[in-house]
Amino acid sequence: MAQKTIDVQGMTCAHCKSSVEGALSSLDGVSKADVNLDENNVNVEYDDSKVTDSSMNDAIEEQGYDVAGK
Ligand SMILES: [Cu+2]
Repeated sequence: MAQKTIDVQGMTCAHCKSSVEGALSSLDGVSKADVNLDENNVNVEYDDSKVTDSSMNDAIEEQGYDVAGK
């Protein structure tokens, strides 16, 4: 199981938090997604044989947020 923190721009409220967490959690291989609104990031636990960095970035951007520093 791998873990990483993705910096995300544009998340402001509980709705943003649940949108990003839901999008990531719906990916096959993601076991946990936890947004920290104060730090503008999301911590993800995932199986790196099933899910790629770019598929996680895409899932976040499809919700309307920007992935920083990718
Ligand atoms: Cu919001």
